[in-house]
Order: sequence, then C-alpha cells, then structure tokens
Amino acid sequence: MADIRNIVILTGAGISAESGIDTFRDAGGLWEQHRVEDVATPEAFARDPDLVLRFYDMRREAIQTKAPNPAHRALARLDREWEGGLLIVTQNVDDLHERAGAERVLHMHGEHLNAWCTACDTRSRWTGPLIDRPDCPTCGEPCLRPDIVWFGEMPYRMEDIYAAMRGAHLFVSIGTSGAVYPAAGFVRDARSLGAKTLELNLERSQRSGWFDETRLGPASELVPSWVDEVLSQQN
Ligand code: BJW
Repeated sequence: MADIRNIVILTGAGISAESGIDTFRDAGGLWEQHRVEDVATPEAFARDPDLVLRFYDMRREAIQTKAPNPAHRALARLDREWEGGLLIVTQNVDDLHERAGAERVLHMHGEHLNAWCTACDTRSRWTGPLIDRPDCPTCGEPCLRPDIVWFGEMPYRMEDIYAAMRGAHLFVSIGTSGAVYPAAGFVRDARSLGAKTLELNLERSQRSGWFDETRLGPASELVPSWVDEVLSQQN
C-alpha cells in the first residue's frame, strides 16, 4: 500500500443492495420483474414510452426512501480523508454515495434524480414523476426523459474515467457482476496501465479471474474494513 497514491473505485448495484435497492442480475433482481430490453433501450422508449416512464418513476420514488449503508459511508470517509487522488466511478443511478457525503463521484450510467430534455439537451434535477410529460424547466417543451444511459448509448464522461485510470495505482471494484461494458473491461484496462486491482463482492463475478485479489462478503463489512486498512497505511 505504501506506493499507492491514486485510487479509482468502480461501484455497482451490490453496494446499494443492503440499502434495499434491488440489483439487476441476482435472484429477485430488477430484470425478473421487467425484461431489460423492455425498458432500458432507446428503442423500447420509442416503442412504449409509458411503460418505460412508469418503470423509472417507480424507481425514482423508491430510491428516495432508501438510505446509505456502511459501505457508502466508508467510501465517503475515504473521500474526506484520503490525501491522494480518488475517483468513485459508479454505475449506480441512485444518489446514495452523495447522501453518505462523498464528493469525488462520477455517475457513468446517469442519475435517477435528473431528467434530460431531448429538445434543448439540458439536464435538470428531477424528483417527481415524468409520466404526465411535464414541461422542461429550461425550454418549456414536454420532452423530458430519464437521464439514464440505456443499452447502445455512450456512458458519460469516459474521457474523465480514462484520465483517472491512467494515473491510478490501485483499481477497486465493488459489488458489480462485470456483465456490462465498458465498465466490465475497466479492470483489464487498469491492469494494462500498471495499477493493482482488487475486487470486493458477495460472490465471485464474471471478471474475478482478471483481478490481483478478490475478497468475498457483503459490502457493508468488506468496504469499511478495506477503508480502515487503506487509511491506516496513509497515517
Ligand atoms: C453484492 C452484494 C452485497 C450483491 N455486497 N456485493 C456484446 C459484447 C460486449 C459488449 C456488448 C455486446 N453487445 C452490446 C454490448 C454493449 C453493452 C453491453 O455491455 N451489453 C452486455 C449485456 C453484453 N453496453 C452498452 O450498450 C453500454 N454502452 C456502450 O457500450 O457504448 C459504446 C461504447 C464503446 C466504447 C467505449 C464506450 C462505450 C451502455 C450500458 C448501459 C447500462 N445500463 C444499465 C441500465 C441502466 C438503466 C436502469 O438503471 O434501469 O445500467 S444495465 C444495468 O447493468 C445498469 C447497471 O449499472 C449495469 C451493471 O450492473 P451491476 O451494477 O454490475 O449489477 P448486477 O446486478 O449485474 O450485479 C450485482 C453484483 O453485486 C453481483 O456481482 C453480486 O454478487 C453483487 N452483490 N449483493 C457486495 N451485499
């Protein structure tokens, strides 16, 4: 740890599971109630916008009733206390990292609490429903959609992510199955750029073989103890 200064952390649905937010691919995960291709592609939105808007309205409302868990709080502590570079790249569209107090957070798959106006291309904070086609607060057109990166769309801020990866000494992946690209390939990218790689997950993921080390257990236990370890090396 002594030679580690810059850290990139990738989080996935597993970090929010113990806050009561369903993961995508575990038993009981979201896609069992709604098929991914019915809701998470631009084609699905064009075909059946009411289904997609209702699905996201339901989830936008639900996340606002959830609270950060010890894993989110541990990363927020790391963000406050770590003197080196740090970027928390989250695939999650909830706001639990921010509500725990983390600031160096990048949402590569968008955010439930934003709406994107396809008429004027602005994003607005949005906590209510979209099903009734409210007007965009900027241009007045009723063209708001969830600010979520769907399959086939480009994830956000890839240049910022790769800039952080190029300087990273350690890449840590927390609670993600490694099923969805480009995030699934970050571990391979990080390794080829010279970073050490660590996975924290409830069970082995599709990408476990690509990590230098994998630790298995619930994020609410693994993440606080890893953060203690990292910060104790700094002091
Ligand atoms: C715990 C735990 C606990 C549980 N403690 N752990 C063929 C080959 C390769 C790629 C493609 C291909 N065909 C198409 C593609 C590209 C496509 C893709 O990857 N498809 C795959 C299905 C193959 N990707 C895209 O289209 C992306 N865009 C893109 O590629 O653009 C082009 C590009 C090119 C070059 C560079 C850059 C870009 C866009 C992907 C958008 C993903 N969107 C979603 C839906 C958002 C909508 C919504 O929220 O409703 O984002 S998909 C869904 O999966 C969501 C998640 O962010 C993402 C990842 O899921 P995650 O977080 O890993 O969750 P799970 O459920 O899979 O796993 C949970 C994990 O937690 C498990 O491992 C558990 O063990 C663990 N866990 N409890 C710790 N308590």
